[in-house]
Amino acid sequence: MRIRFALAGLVAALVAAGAAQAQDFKPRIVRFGYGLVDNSNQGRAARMFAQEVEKASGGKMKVRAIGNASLGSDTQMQQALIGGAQEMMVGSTATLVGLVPEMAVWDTPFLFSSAKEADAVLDGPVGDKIKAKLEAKGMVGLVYWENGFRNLTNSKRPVARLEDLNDIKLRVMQNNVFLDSFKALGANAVPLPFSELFTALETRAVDGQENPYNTIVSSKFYEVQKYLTVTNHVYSPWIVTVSKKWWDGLSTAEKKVLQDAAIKSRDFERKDTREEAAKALADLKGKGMQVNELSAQEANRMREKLASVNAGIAKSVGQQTWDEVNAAVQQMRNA
Ligand code: TF8
Repeated sequence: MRIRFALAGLVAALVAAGAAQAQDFKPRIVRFGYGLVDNSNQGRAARMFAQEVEKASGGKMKVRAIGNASLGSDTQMQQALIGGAQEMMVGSTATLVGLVPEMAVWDTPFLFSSAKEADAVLDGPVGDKIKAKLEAKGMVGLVYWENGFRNLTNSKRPVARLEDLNDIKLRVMQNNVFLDSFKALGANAVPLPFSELFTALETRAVDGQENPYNTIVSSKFYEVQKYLTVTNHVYSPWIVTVSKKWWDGLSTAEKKVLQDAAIKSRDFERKDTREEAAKALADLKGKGMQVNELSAQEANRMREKLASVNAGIAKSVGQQTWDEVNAAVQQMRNA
């Protein structure tokens, strides 16, 4: 008798647990869009995220990693997230500046001098605070990934002195910090979405662009760009975002699966990106790119010119955000 009760109790408990689980995880398709090719640091981390989510949700949540800007450019995907037509994406923080002006602080030239500084500040309180501003705009920011330190390429000539940039038509990301920065350097800056960049370089609609080594490799820019100048002029983060409309309909367990997998994908992505970047320069030389470093004197001239955009950034992100970010960087440097 007792055994039978105990068994019945056990069965009831198991049924309840099963029901709770079924309630916690609904079958879901998660479209996760990104702009780079499948064989890129972005693509590899997107697939790693997809595997983690599928595993942790017992196969209920299926993430479709969709690259090549097949779902649209960064700004088009953002609109799809806001409207609830797409669930997730990863893209540049720089393309979010129109929605969250504070994001422009990450585009400050020479803000970070090492990846370690970037990680600490982005993953710290001020990075979280800026990320949280997305919610009022219809998106939930999960984690920052690394795009990386940006370097300059072009098809016209080696850029050894600032003046070499003068008549170079340079594609920049679509925000004022990038536009102002390269205008300050004397280039003819042309804002374009990344999805149009390869063709623009190939047809010589523009002469040059700037992106981390990884992207110059994965997007095959070496096929259409002869000269690479090592400038490391700014560190670009990527950010993983979710449609708030969709997020609000998820259970606590589903949200946790996405959050935990996002953190794992961040750690994986940064490591993978750094390993690839360490080999990329040799790779690019092997592909025939002519690489030059700036002399210390020219690098300083560039720094000075670029510092002229800082006041404008402080104004558009607000003095408080500007001060908080710079204090966080200083704290890292003093540590
Ligand atoms: C750029 C960015 C891009 C990213 C990517 C499409 O130059 O660095 O590589 O936005 O997510 O536009």
